[in-house]
Amino acid sequence: MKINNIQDIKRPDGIVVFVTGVTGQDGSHMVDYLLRDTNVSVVGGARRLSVENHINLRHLENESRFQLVNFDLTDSHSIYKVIEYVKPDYFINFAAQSFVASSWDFARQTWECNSTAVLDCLEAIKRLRPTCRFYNAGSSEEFGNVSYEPQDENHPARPRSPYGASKSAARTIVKVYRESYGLYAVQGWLFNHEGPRRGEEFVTRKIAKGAAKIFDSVVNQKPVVPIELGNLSALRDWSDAEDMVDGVWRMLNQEIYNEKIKNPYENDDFDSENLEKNRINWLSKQIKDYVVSSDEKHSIREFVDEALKICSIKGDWCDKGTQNEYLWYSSGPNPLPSNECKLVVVNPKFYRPAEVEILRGNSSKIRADLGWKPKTNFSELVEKMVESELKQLT
Ligand code: NAP
Ligand code: G4F
Repeated sequence: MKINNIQDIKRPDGIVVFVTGVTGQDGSHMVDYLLRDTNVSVVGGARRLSVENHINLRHLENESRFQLVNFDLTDSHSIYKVIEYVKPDYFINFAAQSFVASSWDFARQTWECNSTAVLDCLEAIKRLRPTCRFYNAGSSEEFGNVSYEPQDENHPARPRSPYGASKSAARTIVKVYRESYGLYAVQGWLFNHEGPRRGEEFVTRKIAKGAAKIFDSVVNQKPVVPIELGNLSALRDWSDAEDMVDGVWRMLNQEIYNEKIKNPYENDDFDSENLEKNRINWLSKQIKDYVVSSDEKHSIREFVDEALKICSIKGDWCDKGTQNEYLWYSSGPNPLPSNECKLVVVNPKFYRPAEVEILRGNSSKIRADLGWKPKTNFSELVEKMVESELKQLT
């Protein structure tokens, strides 16, 4: 897809939303959501790479309300130029080093992209476009070594990875800019969300792909390649990424703010002698960060069982909880020779230096305040992902 230089972008009339990370899962779904459900124009930011990675954007090739610009979040000039030329009304920041496992190997790069660059966005918005609403992609990984379950907005930050720490630092600076300058700046705590556009290293996509390949092997009598996984006992709260972007847009359009912004000075708390300070105080209290989650938890084993069920395959977990654990083929479309019955094996190289064992959200606040609710449940999500992989086999 054609990628423009920022200075060549013509700012569209009307409301303009700038979305970063549009080649990824959430950014691309956010663009689809905005084009489908609102009248805004969208400018997407993507890095120019030697080999194009626009697979999640190809369907937008001829979309007149969408333009793509060359953008790197870790280059502060790039951020300033976008704000100067695009003059966005909303800045939705999904770009990140988003893979927790890599954050130990690339801790500094993770910090620069996920924390320092967020500060650069806030500072640029404050200076050049203070009315622009800003969303930063926060994460349930910030809760980390959780102290209670389910986790709500009051749960303390106890990150377990450089990734979790970077998102937690970003949350603090977003709040500081909101409270200091009255910026409309929010950062949800989104729990894991998935779909066919998920990167292939993340566990759900890896399992969905692996299950489809096993199905193909069983049906067409090819050698079975077991799926190699790490910690099978980890519990996650999985949602559909398409549901989550709706939550993000709601967070950026909190009614209470929309109603009162028209004339905030009418508010009773206002002291007319100190208007600007009071306006900032008042605004920062109106806007809230929310947990967005399915409120259910499932283990990696359950995800595997559900994925294989879609392929009419059943297995038995053996040596459970050990490094030698495996899933043994018990029934399916064809019998298998005994040397090919291992469908899943543990490979300790996928263990992490520090693990987040359990995440389960309590999203009652966003449901009550902003009317958000998910459309897709766990089984439907797994089915959607496996069906997509099965289609790609043919
Ligand atoms: P993703 O698929 O990995 O997408 C990340 C995007 O960031 C990609 O488009 C990537 O571009 C871009 N990016 C990385 N570094 C960049 C840079 N320096 N400049 C510009 N773009 C850059 O991640 P996702 O699942 O959509 O997640 C979106 C956001 O939500 C991330 O911030 C993630 O940390 C956060 N989050 C995700 C979840 C989840 O379960 N999915 C949950 C909570 C929070 P390339 O294609 O060029 O690499
Ligand atoms: O799919 P994962 O890599 O996702 P993780 O670490 O939960 O992070 C995702 O969700 C966060 C929200 O909580 C986001 F902020 C973040 O950007 C990302 O989208 O791993 C999920 C679980 C982990 O406990 C991991 O140890 O699955 C376990 N796991 C077991 N075997 C594996 C594997 N993870 C991966 N990636 N690969 C495995 O082979």
